[in-house]
Parts: sequence; structure tokens; C-alpha cells
Amino acid sequence: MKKLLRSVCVLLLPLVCTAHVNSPDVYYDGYAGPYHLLVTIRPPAVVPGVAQVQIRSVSNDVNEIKILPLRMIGVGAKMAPLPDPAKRSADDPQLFAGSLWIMVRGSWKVQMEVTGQKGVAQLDVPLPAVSTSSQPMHAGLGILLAFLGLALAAGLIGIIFAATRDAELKAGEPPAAAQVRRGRVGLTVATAIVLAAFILGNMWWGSEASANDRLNYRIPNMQPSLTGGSLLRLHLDNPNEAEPTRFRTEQPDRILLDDLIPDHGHLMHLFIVRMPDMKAFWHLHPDQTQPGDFAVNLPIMPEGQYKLYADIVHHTGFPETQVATVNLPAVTGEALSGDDAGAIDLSPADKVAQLSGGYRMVWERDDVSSKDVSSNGRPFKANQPYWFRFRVEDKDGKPATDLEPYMGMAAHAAFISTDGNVFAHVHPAGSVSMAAIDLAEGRSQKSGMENMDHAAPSAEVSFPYGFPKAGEYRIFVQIKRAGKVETGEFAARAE
Ligand SMILES: [Cu+2]
Repeated sequence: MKKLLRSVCVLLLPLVCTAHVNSPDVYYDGYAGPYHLLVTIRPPAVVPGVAQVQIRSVSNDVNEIKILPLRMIGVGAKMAPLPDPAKRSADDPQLFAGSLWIMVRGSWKVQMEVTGQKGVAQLDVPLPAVSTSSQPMHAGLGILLAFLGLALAAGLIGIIFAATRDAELKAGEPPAAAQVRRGRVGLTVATAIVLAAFILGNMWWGSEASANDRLNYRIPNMQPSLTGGSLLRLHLDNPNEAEPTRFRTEQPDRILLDDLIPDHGHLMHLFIVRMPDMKAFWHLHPDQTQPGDFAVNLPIMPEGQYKLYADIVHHTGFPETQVATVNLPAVTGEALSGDDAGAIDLSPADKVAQLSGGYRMVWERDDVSSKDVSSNGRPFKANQPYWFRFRVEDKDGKPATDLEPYMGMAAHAAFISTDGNVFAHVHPAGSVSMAAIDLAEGRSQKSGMENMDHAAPSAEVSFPYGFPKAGEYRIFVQIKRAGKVETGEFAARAE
């Protein structure tokens, strides 16, 4: 009964999602032809469900935006329904909003057709969509439904009892012994029928509810193990493939582990943060030893507890972050090389993080500009899109002129809550994986680096992102300068 009540109303709550950990919203900064857009997409908490799309045009030259959901790959990617117009905000003519039905779990993209003063242009933004969690029924609704259910049951029993005992009596005539007996039998049978209905109904509902629960996306927990003093092995978890009905309707969305594609040049991006002080941070790139297994040589690391976040992307463009918590002894590993980078002695800055050689990374929190999406020095609001802007300065305070692309991009950032429950790997183009952007725009998947800008980046980088819930966060920003990757750590609070 309790289970029945708990499950009657399956409202769903957006607590977990993919790509990142507990940070399901998509933030995207990109161009539809000549039009610069900042896009926020809130995927539905349960699929089928409605995704909310918000598009901010950076300049005032857009007249109309139409939005359309499409599967990332497969036949559905080519069979487009008619697009819906996004509604222009009455208060802010540069803000457009719309909602889209997402009918199947998996890897989607939202296609935007932008009409403005410079003609018509298109932009595709990846959208991973899964059911996330079931919420228990509201207590008040449960009590109300229990009361109504009991009233119905009592009514049914009462009607059968009265029908079997009193049906043939005239008004005011008392029942004879045979009728009383018949009434008792009627009462017993009616009670048995109602009880059986409750029990069978609860069983039916319980199986429906657990089938629904199995369709909820679970965050994969990989198993780390340290061998030979410094070799970290990662055995990936696949909790969402175990359920055979998952994504059965369309095979491309079965979650597999042997279908990974490179995302900005690597099959896996592993972020390691020491907890709880968050003063040590690494961004490493383990190699796949066999499908589902990765290994990486650790650098020199102090002993302690570490949170691991491993970003991977499936062939559908569906991203996942595998997580783990591990206690490590002091590791006397190898010097960092290639794209691997990190730092042991970070401390979170409010505004200015020191880099090597007297260089500094400055968080431009205070720029006030009317069309800017910035917090202007105030605490951030949860679930709001912001641009996080950072400027790299030399020791004289002048903009650095020797920045280089790091893995094909101007910068990489990890937004992590201080409790470790929220993690997002974000780039100047936004919170979606680079590999998914390539797929969404129909580019080939050779290295996942096709869309990257290999020109020298400017001294200023920005990331579009919004914190998913109130709390304390750390932002680890990585840039490359003079052949070396530098990490700046910043503290932020969302309300
Ligand atoms: Cu990155």
C-alpha cells in the first residue's frame, strides 16, 4: 500500500545527469553563421519530457529563431519534424525561449534556425537526455489518495453487504436469520475481493515502478586500483547497460563501453582533486588497455583522499562521467608530460591566481556591461547562465601574448562543488563535449579535434556555465603558456 502510494505519482527530479556529475544543463556559446548566441538547454528530468531552451543573442540583429529537436545519429537525425518558433521575451528583445518534447532517451541535438539582418543561419547544440530519478509522492497527496481509496473500498464492501442481506426486504422489515447469514457471506466475499484487488494492484504498481526506476540513469562508479606504486588502473562501470530494456527502442543509444570516441584528442579526460582541501588538482589522459579498462601513470602526489572524475564520450555523442573516491599513499610518480597537467599547491583565489614566472590569472568578475551575462561581483544565482571570464597577465600586468592552444582550445575549466558532488568539464564553447559538437554539426569523428581553433588564443578566455544548485564551488582554469600548462583555482558561491 505504501509502495502503491509512493508510486502513484511519479514526479521526477533532475538530480543526476550525464556529461558531468549532477550538472545536467547544457550551456553553449557559439555562432549560427554571423550571429553570436549563448544557449541554455535544460533537459527534461524524465524522458519523454519537455526540454527548456533559452537563447540569448549577443548582438541586437536577430529577428526570429526556430528550434527543432533531432536525434544525434541514425535515421531520426534526418527525419525532421517542423521547427517551433522560440518566443521573444517582451522585456529583453535579445532573449528567445522555447520548449521541445524529447521523446526517447539518448543523444539529441537542438537545431536552431536563426533569421536576422544578415540572413538565415543554423546552429546545432548537442543535448544528452535521460530520465534521472523518481521522486516519492507528496505526503499530502498520499494521505488524500489513501483516504479516497479507503472510502471507495468501504463503499464497495458496504454495497455488497447491503445487497446480499437487505435487497429483498421491504422498508423497515428486519432481516431474517437466512438473510443475516447471506449478508455475512456477502461481507466476507466483498472484503476478500477488495483485499485481493489491493494486493494485486500493489504488486502491479510495484513492478511498474521498479521497471521505471531501472530506466533512470545511474552515475557510473569506476573501480580504481593502484599497482606498481604509481600505475592507476580504472575499471569502468556500466550500470545503465545491465538493464536490457534500456534504450531498446533504438539500438544506437544502448550504452556500451567499447564504443568510445576521442574528445579533444583523448578517449578519456581524468580529473583528480584532493579532498577536502581541493589544493591538488590534475587533468590526465589515461590510455585504454581494453574496452572498459584504462590505465595511467600518476605524477608525484601527496597521500590523501582523492575524487576522480573520468569523462568519456560514446559513439552517439552521449557523454558520461565515471566517478570514484580513492585513498592514495604518497605516490612517487613520473614527471607530467604531453597534455597531462596539474598542481599540488593551489589555493582558491577570489579574483587573482598566481601562475609561474610572476604571471597572473585574473577573474573578471566586476565588468559591468548591460548586455553582459556576468555576476558583477555578486554571488551567483543557481541555474542561471553566466560567462566566466579570465585574463592572463604578465608580471607587469599587461595581457599575456604567449598563450598557446591547450588540446586545441584556448582553455579548459573544471567546475567542482566543494563536497565533490557536482562536476562539470567546460570549454569556451560550453559544457557539451567537443566530440558531440562535431557529431551535431555532421563532421567526421577522427580525432574529435576538427572544430578546434589552432591559432594562438588571446589573453582572455571565457566559459559559459551555470551552477546547478546553491553551494560553494571551485573553478580550476587551465591555459597553456610558453609550452607549459598552468592551473588557476578560484572560489565561487551560488545562491
Ligand atoms: Cu577539456
